[in-house]
Amino acid sequence: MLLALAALAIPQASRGAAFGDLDNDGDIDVVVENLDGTPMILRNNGGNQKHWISLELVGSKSNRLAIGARVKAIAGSLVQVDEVRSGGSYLSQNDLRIHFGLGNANTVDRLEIRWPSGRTQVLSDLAANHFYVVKESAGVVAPEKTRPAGVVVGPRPWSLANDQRSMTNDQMVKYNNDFLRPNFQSALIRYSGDRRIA
Ligand SMILES: [Ca+2]
Repeated sequence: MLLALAALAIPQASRGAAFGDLDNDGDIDVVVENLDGTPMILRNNGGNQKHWISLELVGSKSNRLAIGARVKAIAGSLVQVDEVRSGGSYLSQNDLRIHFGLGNANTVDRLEIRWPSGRTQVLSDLAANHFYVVKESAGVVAPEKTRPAGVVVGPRPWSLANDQRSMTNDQMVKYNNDFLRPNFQSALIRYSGDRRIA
């Protein structure tokens, strides 16, 4: 909380915000687009005390990005619904993966996907704290099954060993320098408690 309060207390005019799990550690980070300044990354370092699940949907009959797909996740008495959306805040695009916080539940008992094609798909007993790629009609698939051969993307969860899924600070800085800064002139700001350290 101190981190968020400190970052949000910086006086500046901002116009857009994009939300996504930049470092693939299971929590949502934020990129804020500032007026007359570089974008600012608010990396969520608050610690993952609760469970979560992340879903990348790949359409086959539906559009490939599954824009418009509606997902219902049931974990015990917890029922949540979300959609894959295009756009978001001003000049911003959120992570297309759907992220559900699960509280203390360590399993999603039932997952219902209503694809834009009209098809409904049901999955069950998905373990928490994992990234899943779900292909329309095929179910959970290996991520490389959804990529054209030879396509290389930036650091993604499936490129890291399961026990090394979370980026270290050094990896995050490298990611910022290699992938974000050349395109967006990002500024990675880190805090220790409420004190800015970089
Ligand atoms: Ca994160």
